[in-house]
Amino acid sequence: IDQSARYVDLGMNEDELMREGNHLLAAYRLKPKPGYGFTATAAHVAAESSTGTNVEVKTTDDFTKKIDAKVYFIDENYFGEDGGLIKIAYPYDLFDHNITDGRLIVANVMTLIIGNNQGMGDIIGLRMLDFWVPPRMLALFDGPSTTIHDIWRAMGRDHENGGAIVGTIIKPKLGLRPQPFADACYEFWLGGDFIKNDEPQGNQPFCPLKKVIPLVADAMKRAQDETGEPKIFSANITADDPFEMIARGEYILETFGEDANRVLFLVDGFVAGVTAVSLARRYFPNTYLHYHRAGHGAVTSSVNPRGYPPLVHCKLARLAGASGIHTGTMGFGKMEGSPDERIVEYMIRNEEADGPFFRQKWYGMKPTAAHISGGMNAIRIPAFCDNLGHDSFCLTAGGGAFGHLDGGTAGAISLRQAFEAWRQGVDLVEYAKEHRELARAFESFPHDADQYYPGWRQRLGIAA
Ligand code: RUB
Ligand code: MG
Repeated sequence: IDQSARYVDLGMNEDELMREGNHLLAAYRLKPKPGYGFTATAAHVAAESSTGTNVEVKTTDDFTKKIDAKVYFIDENYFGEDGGLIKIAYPYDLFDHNITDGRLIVANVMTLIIGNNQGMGDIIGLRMLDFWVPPRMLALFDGPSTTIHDIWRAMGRDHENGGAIVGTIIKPKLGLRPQPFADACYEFWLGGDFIKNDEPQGNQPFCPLKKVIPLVADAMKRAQDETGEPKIFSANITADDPFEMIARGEYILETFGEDANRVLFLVDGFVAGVTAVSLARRYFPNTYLHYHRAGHGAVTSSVNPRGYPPLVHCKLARLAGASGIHTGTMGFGKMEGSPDERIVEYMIRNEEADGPFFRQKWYGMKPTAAHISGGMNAIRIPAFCDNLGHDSFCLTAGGGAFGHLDGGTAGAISLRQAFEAWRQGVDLVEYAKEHRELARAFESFPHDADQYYPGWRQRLGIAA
């Protein structure tokens, strides 16, 4: 049935909706299946995402209709072959609040605006491209508790803008026993700042958590003594069971003892879900919450006609309280991405930012930092920073550190040198002439060097 008489109201004005602030707004790219009308399908999306279903139900009363979501904008040809643009206004009263403290629930927001509508039988594609949260709702999400400013503080840096945090992911991804794992940490920390567990690392039989964590804590102490610099470790506490996550988190904080303020918790938030993120946010409010997003590509990939892009994912993560989240490498690393995805980083860090369809003001919600990871190394850093325009993020390079010909310490130093060169505005090859670890990074990653700095061999006097 065509429900557009009830669920479409093109007379609603977006500026007015934003001024009044009683609706959450969302923009979608919609492509109906052949044989289904565009407006009727758009109406079905609004119905399915709020008060309705595919038929009229007899239990609907006058009150029900007051909280219908409404399609307020339609442009059937906006994306050509890929479909049209619709915008939907969701009334505040649709959304679920905690019984314990009245706060809003990110999972419920997703259930409504990007839930059942994803499986509708009358669509080929329905991708949520952007959404806007009114101030009244923003005030009821947790948002981050700790931020990158806390890491900078814990590192003894300027807490306003402490600059790039040079990090790694211990590689191999799996297969190091406790001592080799801790040795790799020590080696990297001699040259770098930050280490994270790779996301599958937890409590495998060959590397029990209770064996490896004390060794890592000890490696941190030794590296701090040796270098005189505070070091940071992001420990994976992801599990199915919240009690398991708490057990891991408590054990880790206790074991690091006086260094516990330099420990972060990594939560694989896409696979474990927003409940896991929220648990870490609320149970460990003083510990930086590092949202890793393995699996997100199944939903966020730009070739996907459904799902949502990284911008939407990261925005939801800020609402849920992630201190930091992986934003991808924006086309400069090994994972899918494009340079214009820098808007994702602007959106989660700034007080106000433009999404593709809505300008979001955050009304003081704390920022979420970008974790730049996936195929990065010293050679790729300047182009990445040029595109983003700053270096206030946490970089983790796994292969880019441990793949360095001279090992993890030299790998870490090469990453630092790449940031120094960028900050000073010095060409990377020029800088490499005076900085051996960086020069060796060119030799370690020759394909990247050829791509970004053709002619580097001659300039550095290195035979092919
Ligand atoms: C990177 C790594 C990260 C993912 C994350 O290792 O292990 O978990 O790449 O990707 P390496 P994203 O530095 O060796 O590539 O940040 O895009 O979610
Ligand atoms: Mg990883």
